[in-house]
Amino acid sequence: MRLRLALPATVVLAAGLAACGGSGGSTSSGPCSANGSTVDVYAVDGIAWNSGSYCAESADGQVTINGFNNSSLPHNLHVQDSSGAAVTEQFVDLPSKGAEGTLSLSLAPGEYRIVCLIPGHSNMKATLTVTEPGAVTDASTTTGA
Ligand SMILES: [Cu+2]
Repeated sequence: MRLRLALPATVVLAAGLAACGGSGGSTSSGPCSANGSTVDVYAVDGIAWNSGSYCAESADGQVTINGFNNSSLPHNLHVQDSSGAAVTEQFVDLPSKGAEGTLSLSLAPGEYRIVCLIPGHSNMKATLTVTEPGAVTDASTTTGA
């Protein structure tokens, strides 16, 4: 005896958004909702990023990372591959509160790290999962209606 629940699309969408903002900080590899090919990354007080995991869909192989400094310390935002090697010499310098900058990178689908390389800031390690366009939208996609 099963009940079939027809959830409104808005409920499904809200659940998907909540899944990416987890407070665990562990390396969860579950599905996360990408906000297109742009990722917003905030440095926050406590020597931390605002999330432990970020996601992006590549658009023609490109991903845009916006870095913001919402903390009272200097930071920088570097992107590494899953082995810790830099994927580019470019980085976002976030020397003071309110600083921001953008990286546009060619990233193949896969797992990357977003790190701050200032000594003592090794806690600032987040996962960036890059997917192919459309890969994470399955159940909640409403296109073609
Ligand atoms: Cu830092």
